[in-house]
Amino acid sequence: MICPEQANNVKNLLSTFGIPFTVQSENYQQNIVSHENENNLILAESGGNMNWIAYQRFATIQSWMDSMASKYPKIVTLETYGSSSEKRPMRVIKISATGNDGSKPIVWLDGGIHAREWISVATVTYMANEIINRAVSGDRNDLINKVDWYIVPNMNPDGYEYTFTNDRLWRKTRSKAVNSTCYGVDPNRNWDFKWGGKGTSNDSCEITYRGPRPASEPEVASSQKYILSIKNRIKLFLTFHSYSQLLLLPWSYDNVLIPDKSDLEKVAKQGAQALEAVNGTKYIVGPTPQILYSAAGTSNDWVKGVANIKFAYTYELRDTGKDRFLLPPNQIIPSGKETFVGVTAMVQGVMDWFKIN
Ligand code: 0X9
Ligand code: ZN
Repeated sequence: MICPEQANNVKNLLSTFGIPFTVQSENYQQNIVSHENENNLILAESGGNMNWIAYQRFATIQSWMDSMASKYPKIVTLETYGSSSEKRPMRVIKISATGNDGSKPIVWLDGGIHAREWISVATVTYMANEIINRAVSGDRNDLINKVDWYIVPNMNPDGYEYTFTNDRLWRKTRSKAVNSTCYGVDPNRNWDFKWGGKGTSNDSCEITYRGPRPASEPEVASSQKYILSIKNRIKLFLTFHSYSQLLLLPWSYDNVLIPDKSDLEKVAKQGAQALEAVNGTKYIVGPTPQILYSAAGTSNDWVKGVANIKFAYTYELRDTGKDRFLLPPNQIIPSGKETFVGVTAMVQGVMDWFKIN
């Protein structure tokens, strides 16, 4: 992206050096405005109620979680395990068809660690809603009901709200850096495993700022503590980002192979294949540095390396670059449907590996 004053200079430079280019958008702010207007119109029409035809505000998602818990108290429970820099709750919705007595494996899903990646929050809440419906129907032979689901739709609540109120393309948290005018730490560079390595910045004004120390962000510190408290039960960990349509395997900190790559790859390929069968949406499976770039201090690596959870993955959801973070809201339901099928196939793969049931 280039500011209007510099546009001609940059075009001239590219031409001078014979670098081919195409202009994808003459005015990106206009793209943002249209996307926001479209979403706001649907939100206004639906009067503050939860749905999956628009991207929802944090408060709406929270009240929807409350209403699910009060409607189905035996199946849906909520826990607040921390709070953000601006004191929003870090909240997990737990779904258990059979009363969460501690006997069943946990599947962890989280979304919204990067603020602008709205489709991740929407897809995760869509899946939570599907899982609730299936649990309510009470079929104990349903694979979905053989595990307990721990779902955090908003891993970065302050950043998420900031993308609605101030800056649609904000990525980081909203903590204030000391001795700097800049705000925010990249919460996917702040986890306490290989912190400070490749793909991270020590400059608080950068979008990949790692923070002043590992787990400096209350969102990350409380999540680490919470995950450690249930780590023995978590058999599958999935964190949702966008965009690129990738299913990433650890490690992400560097091009180093995990010893059990073939186990993780097998399950991921089952997931990607099942996902693609729904709408033809293609996902590429592979280790992060090989298909994307190296990034240290990610939640995925910490979960594998510190919490010792074998099957830990990062989804990069739709799309592949057309609308990027401004994915039209009419893609929420198709994304939710296909991703849930992919996740289900991965649950099956993990259960088979552990020989559960
Ligand atoms: O850079 C990131 O944090 C992720 N990409 S994004 O465009 N959503 O920001 C990729 C992280 C990849 N690796 C792991 N989480 N392991
Ligand atoms: Zn992301």
